[in-house]
Amino acid sequence: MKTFEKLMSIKRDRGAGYLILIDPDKIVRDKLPAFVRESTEAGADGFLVGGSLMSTGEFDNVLRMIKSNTTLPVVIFPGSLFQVSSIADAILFLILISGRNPEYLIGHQVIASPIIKNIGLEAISTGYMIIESGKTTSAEFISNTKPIPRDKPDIAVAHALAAEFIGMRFLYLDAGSGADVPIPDELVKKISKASSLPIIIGGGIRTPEDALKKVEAGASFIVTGTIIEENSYGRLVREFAETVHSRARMKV
Ligand code: 1GP
Repeated sequence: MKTFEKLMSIKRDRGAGYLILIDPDKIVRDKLPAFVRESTEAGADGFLVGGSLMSTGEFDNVLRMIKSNTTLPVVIFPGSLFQVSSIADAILFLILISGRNPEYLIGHQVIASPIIKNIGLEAISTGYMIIESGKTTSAEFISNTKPIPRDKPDIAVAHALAAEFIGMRFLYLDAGSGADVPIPDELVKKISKASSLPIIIGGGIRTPEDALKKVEAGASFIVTGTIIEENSYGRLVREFAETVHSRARMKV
């Protein structure tokens, strides 16, 4: 089964999915195998791997380490062209639709596509939207783009519709890693009402309650990075996973 279908079946069966972002620059290598095993056992639904920089040059090794400790989907969330590898199950083929920087709209994609094809990596077309979160995030700075204002849901909805009409398969709404505040619930609600694309939400989600609010507003997948990096993860991963999946239980 393709990774995209696997992710969609997780959403179908569990109401929503919980993904953990691993930034190879931020993890402690020695702890990674145990972290991946514990997160898998604690009910996470998959791993995203990527970051704004890749200073360690260890991208493939980190992916190998993750893959050998879990059977869950391992998907690249690329911060740059250096983050393409056949070791992952798939790559979120990001188009930074909230920005107007041609390099992130088509330039990098053209360079990466033949490589992705040649190594046989599954590419999942994803409309990537950076939403303003009160401070300049790495994604915003590195991509040299302006985020969508958090109090302008109509503008966000228009971008989401364009992504759907172009034929993208996911929307990723990102407040940016370590954001002070996550994406507003109201904005998620309006996008999920207007668009039928599955929505991934990340950036600044610190508690299972934050996550639940996004799921109730219409998110299909919740991503956390920073909070899990900073905490004794096993217990917190379980709390996040149970809370995100609780929506399916409520429906029964
Ligand atoms: C950032 O969505 C991710 O791109 C995760 O953000 O590190 O704030 O959880 P956090």
